[in-house]
Amino acid sequence: MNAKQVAAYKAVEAVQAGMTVGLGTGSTAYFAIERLGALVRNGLQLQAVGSSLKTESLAREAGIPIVDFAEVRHIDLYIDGADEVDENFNLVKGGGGALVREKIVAFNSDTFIVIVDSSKQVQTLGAFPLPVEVVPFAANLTLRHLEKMGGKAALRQKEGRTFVSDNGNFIVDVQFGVIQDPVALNVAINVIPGVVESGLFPGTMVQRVLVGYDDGRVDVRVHA
Ligand code: A5P
Repeated sequence: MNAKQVAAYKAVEAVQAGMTVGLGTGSTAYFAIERLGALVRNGLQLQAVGSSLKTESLAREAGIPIVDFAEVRHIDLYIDGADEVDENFNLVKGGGGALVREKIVAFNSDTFIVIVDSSKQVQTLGAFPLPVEVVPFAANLTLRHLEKMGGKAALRQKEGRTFVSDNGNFIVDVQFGVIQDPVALNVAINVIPGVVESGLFPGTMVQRVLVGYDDGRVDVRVHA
């Protein structure tokens, strides 16, 4: 098993029968979906909500019952990866472009377990460009405001076209270099009209970070 896989499998140990589970997006969350699918096929009863259309379809293929996002009233546990995790449990997410749904799921879950390999651990966030979801018609104006905040911003492209999120929006990736105060920056970005949501997840949303290593070890960091 690789580092992502051991962290994901360890997180799935927290799933209990009857739970509503939030399923993350990305190459690390993939292993959690795979593991959970095997448990469901073995008789574990639960329901899940996906943080992206891709995850919903992966989960369905794995046999996991997916409930409509609009019908969900409560999420017990959310398991997802991250692009960066700092010492205070703050995260950068959205490398896969699913940050809006991911943040909604994280905010509405009793417990959020972040699963990462050790390369995602940083002292200070900011080396990974911060994804910010923006309304398409105001994308250029919004991008300029993000640059005024000290970042170098670029509209995300995929296969030669502007990337479109599951919500029909664009993503601006902003290179800040070093983010000294992630909580304040998250607030400052989110008050710009045209911004839908930033990929900065304050550490207060996170209960545990599981850090996997290729030798099979998993460090469990619990947020006090
Ligand atoms: C998806 O939008 C992201 O937030 C992912 O959770 C993040 O990019 C981590 O992805 P990997 O597990 O593929 O590195």
